[in-house]
Amino acid sequence: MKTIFSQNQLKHAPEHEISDGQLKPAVEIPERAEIVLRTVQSRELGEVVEPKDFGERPLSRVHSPDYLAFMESFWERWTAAGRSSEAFPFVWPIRSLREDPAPDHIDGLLGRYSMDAGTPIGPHTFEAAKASANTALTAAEMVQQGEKATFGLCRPPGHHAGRDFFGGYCFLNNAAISAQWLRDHGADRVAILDVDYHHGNGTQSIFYDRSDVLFLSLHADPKVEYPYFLGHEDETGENAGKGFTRNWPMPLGTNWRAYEEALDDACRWLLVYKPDYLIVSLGLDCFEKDPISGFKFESDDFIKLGRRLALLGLPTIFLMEGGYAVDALGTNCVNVLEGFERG
Ligand code: OKP
Ligand code: ZN
Repeated sequence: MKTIFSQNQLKHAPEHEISDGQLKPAVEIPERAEIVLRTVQSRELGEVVEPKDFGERPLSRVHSPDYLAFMESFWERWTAAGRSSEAFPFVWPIRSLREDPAPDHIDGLLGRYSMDAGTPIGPHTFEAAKASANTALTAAEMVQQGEKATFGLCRPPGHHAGRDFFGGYCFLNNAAISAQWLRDHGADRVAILDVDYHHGNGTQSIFYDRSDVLFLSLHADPKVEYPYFLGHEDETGENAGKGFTRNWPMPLGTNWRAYEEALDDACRWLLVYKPDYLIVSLGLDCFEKDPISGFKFESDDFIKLGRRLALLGLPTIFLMEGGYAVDALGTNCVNVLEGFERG
């Protein structure tokens, strides 16, 4: 299986994040991509290729023009306001506050276009996010042109980013951008299976009223885990999208045995839907030693996950999402991909 990756994705290098009431060392760091790349090479998964530049068009098919303009101009405006360290939002237009008119001040705009205070923006964040999206698009295009499966080594991740907001370490929704690109280039139906430990709220919201992109997500119960405000079982889509979103929230402590039942269920939905392409939002944070997560996967369970997905027999695009146990991340990720290839 070919891997797609660009060194430009390493340029987003956050120092800190706000979590547990503290400014802590960031966990979504460049080393994550570096160890996965090294493991892809040492285990000889296949060729590693640079992404192509798809330009702004595929991004604007998913994200709003004002959000993209905000991200594009952010660092210049932030430094013009006299700031030099990485940026965190701290005020949001929650219930009773107005979304319109949009604020002029950069601190107001940060709140307008974000969902949490855990996702810093630095000088090269958007450049890295665009490189990550190009990696996803290239992975999709290669499958569209006949590869059986590809691995987009995306980083920063994408599944929490919505049409007009960043958050959860995500800025551009790589999976959504690829799904939309496939739809715009001949596919009738695309399915996204999100196996990251956290619910893919951004992806779900982007396709919630559509039947042409099926969204299935297995994750920790949002009642007790980030992102807290989406990902419940009763969210199944709206209007034309009714029945084309499915969620499997699971309790903290879930191991492979319990997870596999939910996965089998999700696979049945995939077989009924018969997508032209499957996009896997591949988080590796169900791992027992993940520093921010609460599931109990062992490294070998990731091989089983890959094997189970291979049984579907679908053209498949793997796009990396989360996973923060850096030392084991390469092993766990390549386990999925090798499990898939060896069947
Ligand atoms: C991104 B992805 C833990 C704070 C966690 C945000 C988690 C974002 C996960 N104390 N904050 O889905 O892996
Ligand atoms: Zn995650």
